[in-house]
Amino acid sequence: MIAFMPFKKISGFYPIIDTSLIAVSGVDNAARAVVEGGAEIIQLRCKEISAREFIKIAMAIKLAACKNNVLLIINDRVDIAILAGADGVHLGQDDLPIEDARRILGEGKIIGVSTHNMDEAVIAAQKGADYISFGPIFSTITKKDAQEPKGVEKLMEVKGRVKIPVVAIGGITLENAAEVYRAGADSTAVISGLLKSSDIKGRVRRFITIYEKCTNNSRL
Ligand code: 3NM
Repeated sequence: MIAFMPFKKISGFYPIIDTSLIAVSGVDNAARAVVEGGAEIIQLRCKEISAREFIKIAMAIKLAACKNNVLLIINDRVDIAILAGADGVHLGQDDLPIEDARRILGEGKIIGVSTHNMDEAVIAAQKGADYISFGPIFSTITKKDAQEPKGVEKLMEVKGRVKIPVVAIGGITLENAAEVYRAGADSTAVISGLLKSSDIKGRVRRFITIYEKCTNNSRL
């Protein structure tokens, strides 16, 4: 029997395209810019649009991402991830339990889970998440119900306990991303620090350069 080939490890810059910050009509261009900037992963996060619109843009992004071997992760919706042929899902604490999402998606898909404290992080790892996000590291206005900022110290503690990749999220900018990597983050997920720029492609490149400088891992 052929052993299951694990997917790429989640690391480096993790852009999130969020339709609360960008019009649905602009998502396609934004995704293309993110891919051209050199990202290896994109998450699509759509909290306030219909399932029909969500699936439509997920499929369009999949096309843009696929050609360049960029992983597509769908926020919350396992059904849309499957229909769009995405590489995985990112689940919140109130979304489908990890075990149920895994039963639907199978072993070949990526499951990421949002965590905000050590217990959530350890449980997500035990239940088979492929990576966790941890945050908010800094204050953020993008997520309306975000918790108090955790800071990089809590991130370091989580990194010391869980073996799966930890994606830091919340208020990450070009100015503080290096500090977050130095604290041990495998990856930094960014929404406003990316989408509020008029040059998304250039912004992606700059975030990637910061990762590379912090890890001595030059790719561009
Ligand atoms: N999740 P920005 S913070 C989507 O703490 C999300 O789990 C968070 O957006 C968490 O980069 C957050 O604009 C918002 O701060 C991140």
